[in-house]
Amino acid sequence: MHDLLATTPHRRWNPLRAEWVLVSPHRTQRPWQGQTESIAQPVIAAYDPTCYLCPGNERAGGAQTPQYTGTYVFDNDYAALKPDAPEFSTDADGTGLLRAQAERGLCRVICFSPRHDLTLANMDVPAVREVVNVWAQQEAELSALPEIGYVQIFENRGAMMGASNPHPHGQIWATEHVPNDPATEQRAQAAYLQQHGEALLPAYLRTELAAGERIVAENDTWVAVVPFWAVWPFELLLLPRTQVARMAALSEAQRDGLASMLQRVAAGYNRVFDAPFPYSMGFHAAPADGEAHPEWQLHAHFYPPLLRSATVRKFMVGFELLGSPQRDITPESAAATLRSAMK
Ligand code: H2U
Ligand code: ZN
Repeated sequence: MHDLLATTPHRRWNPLRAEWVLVSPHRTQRPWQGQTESIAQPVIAAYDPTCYLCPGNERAGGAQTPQYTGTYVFDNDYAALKPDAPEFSTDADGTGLLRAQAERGLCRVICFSPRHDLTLANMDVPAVREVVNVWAQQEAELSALPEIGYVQIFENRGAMMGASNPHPHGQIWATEHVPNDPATEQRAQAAYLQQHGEALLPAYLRTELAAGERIVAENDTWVAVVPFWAVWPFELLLLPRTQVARMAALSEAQRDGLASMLQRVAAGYNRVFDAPFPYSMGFHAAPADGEAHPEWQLHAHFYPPLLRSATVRKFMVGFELLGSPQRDITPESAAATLRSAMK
C-alpha cells in the first residue's frame, strides 16, 4: 500500500458506486473531549409480554403473532408499499421537472427467533442458517411476482439505527423498480464487466485477498472485508468466494458459510466497544427481472454508526451531507481493530 494512504488527506474511489470518499487519517490525532463511556445494558427477558414479535402476542395493528418456534414471516402491518397501488405516471407540465410514478410493492417482517433476548450474535449457527434459508425463499417468492422488480433484505439493529424493538428481526421491502443504491451498483458492475471482461466484485475480492490488510474474517465460502472505500468507520462488505447473483442461488455450502460468517461478524462487532453494536445491514442481489446478470456478485453491506465508543457515533452531516462522505480512521486501521475482535 502507498505510504501516504496512512498519513495524508486523500480521496479513495468507490468502484461499486462510481464515487469518491474523502479520507483524513491525520485527524485521528486530534483531541477528543466528547463522551466516551459505555452504557449500562438492561437485562432482556427471553419472553416479553409487551413485545409484538414475541410468540402468541398481539401486534400493534391488532393481528396475532402465532406460537412460532423457529423463524416467522408476516406482512408488515404498516407497509410502506402496497401490491395493488394504482398504476400512474405524471410529468405535470411536460418539463420533466415534476415527474412521479406509481410504485407497487410489499413489505414483510422476519422474526429471526422466538427468543426476545437473542440476536444474530448469540443465536447458534444452525438457527442463523434457518434465517438465511428464509431470506433465500422469500427472495425467490417475491421475485416471482410480476409487479416486483427488486427485493431488498435488511436488518436495523439497535435503537441508534431506528430499530423499533430489540426482538431479533429484519425486514424485506420488495419494490416494482430497482431502488437507487442497487441501481447505482448495477450500472457500475455492468460497466466494469463490459470494460474488463470479468465481474467487478470477484476481481476486487482477489485483490483484497492478495493485499490482506483489510480482510477481517474468512471461511471456506465467504470473506468479510473493510472495503478500501468504506465510509462508515467499521463498515464491512461480505463477499462470497464464488460468484452468485442472488440469495436463492446460494449453494448449501454457501448458506452454511454465510450463517457462520454472520454470527461471527455480529458477535465480533459486540466486542469492539464491549457493548451491543448497532448497524444496518442488508444484501444487494441482482434485480428480480429473471435475467442472469453475469456482472452481479451478491454481497452484504454492514453500515454501523459507531465511531469511538458505544455512545459516540459518526454523523453524516456538514461536508458529508453537502460534499462527499469523509472518514478519519483509515479502513486499514478499522480492519485491524475488527480483526482482533473477531474470533
Ligand atoms: P424495525 O425495527 O426495523 O423498524 O422493523 C419493525 C417493523 O415492524 C416496522 O417496519 C413493523 C413496523 O412497521 N411492525 C408491524 O408490522 N407490526 C407491529 O405490530 C409493530 C411493528
Ligand atoms: Zn419479543
